[in-house]
Amino acid sequence: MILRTSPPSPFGRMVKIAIEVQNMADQLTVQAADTNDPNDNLRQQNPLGKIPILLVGDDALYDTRVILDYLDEEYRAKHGNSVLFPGSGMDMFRLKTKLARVIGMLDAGILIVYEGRFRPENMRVESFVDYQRDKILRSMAEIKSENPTYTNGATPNAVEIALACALDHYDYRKQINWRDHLPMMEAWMTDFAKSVPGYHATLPEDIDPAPWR
Ligand SMILES: N[C@@H](CCC(=O)N[C@@H](CS)C(=O)NCC(=O)O)C(=O)O
Repeated sequence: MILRTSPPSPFGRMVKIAIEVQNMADQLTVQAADTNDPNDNLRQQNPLGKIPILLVGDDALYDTRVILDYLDEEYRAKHGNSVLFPGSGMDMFRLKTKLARVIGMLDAGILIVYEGRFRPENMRVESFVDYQRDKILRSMAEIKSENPTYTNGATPNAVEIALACALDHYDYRKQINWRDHLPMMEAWMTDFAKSVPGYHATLPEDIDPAPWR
């Protein structure tokens, strides 16, 4: 399997951690991708021009959720159980909905970054940024009401992997100070970081320090 991604991508990071957690790192090659380079063949692999992409034989799989589903299927076929999406029936679909929530929070965060990156300063639309940030805030309010604690040791599920990558991404790109909205997640991050394989190795190189990093 070849993963097309770039080191700062929180989505690519989710896939890398999922692969570590499933003990499949020996089957993976990471190949750098540059979404801004029109000559990068990632645009042939995914016409949307987005990363991550997982190349499996002749197939190019995207987006992140499809890739995580694929990895989960591989794991289930070999081990008969699941780490990323444990449970079945409605429980599993509830988990997948929570994953959609975190991925949506990240999509909103990325759009905030792009508003600053791609628009000339005098054309930036603050109401658009607020619209995106409100999605993150409403999701954080829901997560807070769930009172999360991290108890899965070295085997986080896909939602937990996504949440750790999202909070680190907000520290990296600084769209929002999540500590103001999810103060309990500092302890959560500490518990996650100390036991999940691949957490430290996949951090963006120049992210600010934090007690758990
Ligand atoms: N929801 C998508 C988001 C992927 C995404 O936005 N990736 C960013 C990099 S972190 C990207 O490829 N951006 C380039 C673009 O939007 O053209 C997923 O889950 O894979």
